[in-house]
Amino acid sequence: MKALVVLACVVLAALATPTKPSLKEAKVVRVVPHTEEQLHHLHQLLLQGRYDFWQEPRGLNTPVDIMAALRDLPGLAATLSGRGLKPTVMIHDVGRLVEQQTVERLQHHTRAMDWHNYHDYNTINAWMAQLASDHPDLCQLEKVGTSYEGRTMNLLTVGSGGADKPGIFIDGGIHAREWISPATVTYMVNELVTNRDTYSDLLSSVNFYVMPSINPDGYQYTFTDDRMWRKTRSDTNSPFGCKGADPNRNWDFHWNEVGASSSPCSDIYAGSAPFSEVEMRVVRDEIIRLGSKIKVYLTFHSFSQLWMYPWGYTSALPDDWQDLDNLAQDAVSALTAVHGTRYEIGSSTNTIYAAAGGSDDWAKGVGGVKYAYTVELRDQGSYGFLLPASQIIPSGEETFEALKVVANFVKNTYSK
Ligand code: 0X9
Ligand code: ZN
Repeated sequence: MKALVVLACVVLAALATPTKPSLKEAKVVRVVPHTEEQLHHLHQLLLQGRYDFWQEPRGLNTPVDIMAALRDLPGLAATLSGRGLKPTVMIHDVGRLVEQQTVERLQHHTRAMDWHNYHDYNTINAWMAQLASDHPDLCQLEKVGTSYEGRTMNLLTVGSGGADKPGIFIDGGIHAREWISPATVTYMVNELVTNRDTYSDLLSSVNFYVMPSINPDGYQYTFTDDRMWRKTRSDTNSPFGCKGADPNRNWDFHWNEVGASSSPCSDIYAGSAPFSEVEMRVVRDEIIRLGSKIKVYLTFHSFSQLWMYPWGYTSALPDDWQDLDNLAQDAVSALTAVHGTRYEIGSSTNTIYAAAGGSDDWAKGVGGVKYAYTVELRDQGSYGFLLPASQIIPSGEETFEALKVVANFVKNTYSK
């Protein structure tokens, strides 16, 4: 009897906790759909929610990257080959790569911030505090909120020209596993502040409002539990114990209309309601508070090397899309000139896929920020979310050139 009770408890516990398939020997495979039928099949596969799509289907002749656990590989291979899709392996053993990178990270671990390594949430926060205390005339750090699990969310303002100057709002890390995003954002802030004399002209004409890691609980979870976590970590009341919402489906503009899911177990779960996620309310409130001072909104993701503008909820373009496209072209030209890294430019629906509830659409559609961009940083799938730390500095260097173009544009267009 006792054994039965124990067994029942084990079974119940197993049912309550969603089993996370092991990353050991998991692979990322790439297929390129060449027919509408193949594309449709990949969309169906995406909807099933069985596999983790590192790059979702975008259109014909554009690669789709799918991660599958070892146990799911035969099934995936069968369904793909049934439609004449020939997979090539991009990453042979995701688990081993994660382990290798963890060992490397711990070997080079210093408590201090640097850009030779990825750093956790506390280290980023401590670095921001230090920067603000080292440069009180240039930087201001404010606590603007608290995450679901209780982590402090800070806004760093960088600028010497006073609060009335036009501003650029920059955030990173909305998706937890996209580690190059907070790393690149902090690199750029560090560059601006530690070489403040070089950029004194820009810094006196433009304010930079920066939140490098706006999904703190999810980000920290990728360091402690699951490197591939994307969402927030809020409770969802899912009977399967699934947690978190996709913070980039949670914004209140055409919320949950397209490219999002109402299932809490999905990686693109829109949340129980618009702005159900406290972290997104915090960022929203800062954008509202700063109001018309913000001329540009930049949100950094990875990966695929894309510089995108609204809309994400429709294939229609905003009336002023040509203005957004022009600035994106200039920014990307400067980016590419540094290391030859190529980026694609376009509206997000037309460049990747329709997905409503994104922060970029809200910034433009509700927040009134004319120039709203989502930037998908390096790479194009060789490492994907597991981009080696040795690419942080090159990514930072090239993205900083793009940011300078944007900042100079703001200065020349809006600064008196
Ligand atoms: O799907 C997303 O949220 C972004 N891509 S990612 O692979 N980093 O997840 C793209 C968002 C583009 N913007 C909107 N759809 N609004
Ligand atoms: Zn993302």
